[in-house]
Amino acid sequence: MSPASTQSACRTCGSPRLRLGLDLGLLPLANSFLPPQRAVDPTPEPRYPLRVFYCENCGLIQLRDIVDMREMYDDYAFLTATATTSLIHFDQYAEDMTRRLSLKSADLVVDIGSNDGTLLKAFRRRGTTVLGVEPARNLANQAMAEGVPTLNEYFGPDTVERIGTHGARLITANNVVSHVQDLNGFMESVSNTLASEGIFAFEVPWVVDVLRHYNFDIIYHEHLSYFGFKSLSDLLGRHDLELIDLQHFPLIHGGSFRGLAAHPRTFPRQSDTITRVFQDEKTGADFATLNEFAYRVHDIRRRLLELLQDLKRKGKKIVGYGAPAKATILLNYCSIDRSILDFVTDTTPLKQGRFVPGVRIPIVHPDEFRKAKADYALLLAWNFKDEILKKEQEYLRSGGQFIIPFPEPLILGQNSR
Ligand code: DWN
Repeated sequence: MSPASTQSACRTCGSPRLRLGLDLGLLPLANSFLPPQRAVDPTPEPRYPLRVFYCENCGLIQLRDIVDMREMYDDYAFLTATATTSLIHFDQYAEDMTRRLSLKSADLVVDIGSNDGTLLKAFRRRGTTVLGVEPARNLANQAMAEGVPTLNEYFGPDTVERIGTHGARLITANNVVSHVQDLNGFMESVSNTLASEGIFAFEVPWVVDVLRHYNFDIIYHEHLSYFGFKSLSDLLGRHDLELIDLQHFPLIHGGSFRGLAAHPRTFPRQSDTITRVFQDEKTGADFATLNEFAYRVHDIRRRLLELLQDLKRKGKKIVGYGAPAKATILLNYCSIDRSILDFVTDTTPLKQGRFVPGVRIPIVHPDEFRKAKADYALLLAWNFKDEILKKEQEYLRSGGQFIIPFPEPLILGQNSR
């Protein structure tokens, strides 16, 4: 474990004018779920500062405390294919981009941060040539075992060499750009890999949605930047790329945009959409909004803990539903431990049997949820609320209730839907 380093200047524009907006304190790495033998070891797991800054020059909201990426990504616990919502989303993504670019079998689609290959399998079903770039060995091996060619490395100049300059008709990077420390180096490599008539498609949680819905649990050490598209557009422009379109997905990770970029003057630019989004960011992601967000974060923490402690005083049984990375932040920041949650369930096999770092709450198979018949379930995977409520109709009908943490703590049962 190497201590976090501290970034002195803005990650996109290089300005030193970074203003502290929110300090969440020392927190464990969100995806570092503990194996059983580690969970009984009293030695505390590593914790790192989690502080959010605002660049007064370009407006990028970002972390300055940088954890070594190898510590976070060489072995990775998150699998894309653990939610039906995601499978549907990425199949539609492949359909949209195949049609938009009239992709042919010889066209190469490169997915940066390809995880378990979910998106590339959808492109492969449509006949295109695919290649994943995935630094986590466990994920790259799983994707390759399922027939998805994958380079087990961090995307960069060496990858460009391997793929070939301007060799990719489509490059995708979904929930990746927020994780990148060297944004200028990353974008230069994307530009060099992208064919002259190619498109770079990337999804990121939109900073306006994060602040508007008070989703502070999305703030963790992997997410170095919380993007608005004005700062992203400026970044692309420094690397022979221009933003040509934006598509909003309000239900993906609390609200995400898919940005489409291309080499200048190769595709028509949807200026009205882009201008409208830039305008929303002027008021929806300025320092005053970040300040209001910080105030509401403290309020949500207080109200959520009070609600849970009140239910426990009444003898209620409460469990957690879903063990997303963001659960590590919510549970540790709000001091929600095993005195409140008996366990957390999760559909991801490699998370089951492990423990949420910091609070050390056990993660169990969803079958335990059915058996426990808890009075309440804290919905930690809140971004999949619709899918989960639909799946848990029986639990609701039998009187079970969900506690939804955002935008403010709310109890949701059969009669309160
Ligand atoms: O940016 C990132 C996003 C895209 O994915 C990464 N940094 C890490 C990861 O974040 P996350 O772990 O918060 O992602 P999810 O997709 O919100 O995680 C949902 C978790 O909930 C998964 O572990 C699966 C689980 N789940 C479940 O147990 N029952 C999900 C559903 C739908 C369910 O019914």
